Amino acid sequence: MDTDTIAEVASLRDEFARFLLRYKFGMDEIVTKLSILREEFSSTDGYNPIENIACRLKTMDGVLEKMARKGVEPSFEAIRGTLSDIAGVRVTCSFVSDVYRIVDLLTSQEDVTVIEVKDYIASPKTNGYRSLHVILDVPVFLSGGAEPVRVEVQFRTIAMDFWASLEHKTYYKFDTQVPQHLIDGLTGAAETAAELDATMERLHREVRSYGVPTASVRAI
Ligand code: 0O2
Repeated sequence: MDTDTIAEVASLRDEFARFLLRYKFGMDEIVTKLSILREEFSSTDGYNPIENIACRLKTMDGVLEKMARKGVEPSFEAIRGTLSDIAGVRVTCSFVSDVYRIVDLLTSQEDVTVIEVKDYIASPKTNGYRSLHVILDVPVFLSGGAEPVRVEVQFRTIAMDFWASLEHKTYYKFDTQVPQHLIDGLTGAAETAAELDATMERLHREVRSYGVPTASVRAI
């Protein structure tokens, strides 16, 4: 490789890194918004509907691999228009009602623009996958002004997360050749997880209906 080509590759790599940095900023904005809601709930309500907030940024290789899988030439313009999950945030909630509550609180913020909602809780995938995905734009304020950045936020309960994590590991291990009995087992486990969510929610409502605990109970 001659020096001009090396310089060109290095410059493209730097441009790619700057391109991805905007997605990191967008992701940070969403994480901050969710963290504020979480802290506010904890301090005012004494109950925290958000169990966990995690995020990940696709790597350059991950972006290029997904563009190749989709059969699209990877120009920055095309990547921006094709991929909605370069910045990904995952929110784990205690109960299904909390998922919808937090989705409403986040998406009703005036600087958040909802692009698409995929409600796999109301309509689970055939394999049993349940989660609510929101693709949104959030502005990031750079030296040259505000820029909208696309972020995918996945909302799910602990039970849904447990299932999705095992299902993901299973497919990773068997690389699409998953034995039928494991597929059936996972489908059954998804139903069990949904039942657990419903039971836990019912119990939670009942417990809350008893009102605020006395100081001695609260201290336990
Ligand atoms: P990663 O590493 O989690 O990002 P897309 O592929 O995004 O262009 P699609 O398939 O319509 O289009 O997107 P969808 O349905 O919103 O799913 C995207 C993400 O949701 C996946 O990202 C997973 O994180 C999660 N997901 C969707 N379906 C399943 C499922 O059946 N099982 C599990 N465990 N997770 C699922 P990636 O890109 O696959 O991976």
